[in-house]
Amino acid sequence: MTEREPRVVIIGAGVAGITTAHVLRERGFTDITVLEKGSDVGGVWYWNHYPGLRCDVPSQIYQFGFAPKPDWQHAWATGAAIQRYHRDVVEQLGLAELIRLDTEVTDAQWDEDRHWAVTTAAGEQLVADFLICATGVLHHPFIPEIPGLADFAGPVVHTARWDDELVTDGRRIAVIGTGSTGVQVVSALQPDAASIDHYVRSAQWILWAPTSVRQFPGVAALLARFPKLHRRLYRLMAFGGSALLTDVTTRPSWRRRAVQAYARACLRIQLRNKDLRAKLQPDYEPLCKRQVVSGTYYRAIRADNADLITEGIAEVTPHGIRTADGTHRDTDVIVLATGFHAHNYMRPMRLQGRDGISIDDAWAKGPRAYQMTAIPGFPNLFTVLGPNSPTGSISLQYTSELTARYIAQWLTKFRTGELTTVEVTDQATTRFNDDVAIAMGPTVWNTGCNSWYLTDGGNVDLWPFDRATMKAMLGSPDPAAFHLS
Ligand code: N01
Repeated sequence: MTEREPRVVIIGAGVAGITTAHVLRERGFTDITVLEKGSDVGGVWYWNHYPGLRCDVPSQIYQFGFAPKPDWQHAWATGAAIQRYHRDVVEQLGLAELIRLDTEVTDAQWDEDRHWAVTTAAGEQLVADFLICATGVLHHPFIPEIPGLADFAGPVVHTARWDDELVTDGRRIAVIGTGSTGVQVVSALQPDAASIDHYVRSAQWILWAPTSVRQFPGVAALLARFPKLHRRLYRLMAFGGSALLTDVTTRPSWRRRAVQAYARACLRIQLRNKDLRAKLQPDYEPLCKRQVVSGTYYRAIRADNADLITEGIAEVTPHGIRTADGTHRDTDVIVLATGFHAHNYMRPMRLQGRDGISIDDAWAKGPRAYQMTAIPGFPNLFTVLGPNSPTGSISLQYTSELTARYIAQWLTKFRTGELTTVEVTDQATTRFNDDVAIAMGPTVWNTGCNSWYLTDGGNVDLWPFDRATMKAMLGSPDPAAFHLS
């Protein structure tokens, strides 16, 4: 049988896109194009460069399994270091030639010839046999609708679109939002601000960790000298970390209670002032929202130039912010640390599958996929880090790699002529989502808090299973779950 080479278009050159390009090339696929709308690779690490950005996962875990880096400067790397790492990996693995930067996909349509017709913002058309959406989760900034915000006289900046020219030293700064980002940006801006007002609508549990500590001296040299040891250590730490997080988040146990007790102790020990502590005391269980980790926030918010404001925001005026109790606070700069539209995935790209169905219609009741990667009605399309990805428990680099290997198996079947199209069935997708819903029951994410993990329909958009289950599910495709032609 003659082989035919699948034409593959990958959208996005962040963690998921880089991993997929690498895995597919390693499997011998040669017609791969990665389209990236940013001017550099790195995805979320390219778009985010706000002051204080740091990964809250230790660097020796937050890396690609196929590209371990011995010489991280810090135990928890800065955003800039992680962005550089992504660029270096792309260069070192020779992936740069596959990637087209500054190329935004606006439309993709499954056509009568059983191809994907992909259109870019510049009007260029590409044809692909397979379309892989590696478009990320935390990508589209959420801008709240606050009366008067558009008329504010000074700069308003969202953390995910930070303006590097923005002067904050000596200014009166207002930061809105207290997720991982708000906590990091307040900690970073407070020391040099004239004043900083932190507007907190729902307090967060904040786990203390020495996030600015350097990697121990000698570790880099040791890991570089013994790459096998480094790989083993990586697997041990990444898999151990995933096992621990999965365990404490997915079912109640004394281990979950121990972590929660630590979160409560962090608040009690670091905030002696009872009024401030009461304001920062969340009214839900620790770990319910995406856990915030910081070694500096409580110190920053206790500073003389810092104010914690839990009163709701009534309006923004040209020169400040008025809260519901009528108090007006003058401010020079407003920082929106208000998070993302976390369930957009590839949207607002216009995606049209079989019989003209749009992704917006297919997902009218919320994002829905089979095993994070296949969507009924969308043949020859896969997502990497799609709906139900384990953003709250398992390494995303590892998950991307497993998913890419899974997709590679379908591409191999295309190459050998076993199939031309592959589309997951609606029944298999419903079964998978039913299993997810049942498994979500005892998770900590389901204990009554509002977080970006929840879709508009109230479903928890996470992975409630362990790593072994994920590995088994993505080990080899189940043909019974797909329409093949
Ligand atoms: O966003 P969030 P984030 N008025 O959605 C508030 C990852 N990350 O950018 O909770 C007032 O968590 C909102 O309040 P409430 C990490 O996975 C990782 O901080 O809705 N407040 C909330 O406090 C993280 O979980 C790193 O009541 C308003 C905040 O804005 C994810 O990114 C670093 C409001 C949004 O918090 C997202 O974190 C940074 C309004 N109108 C981020 N609207 C690492 O270190 C919204 N809020 C790896």
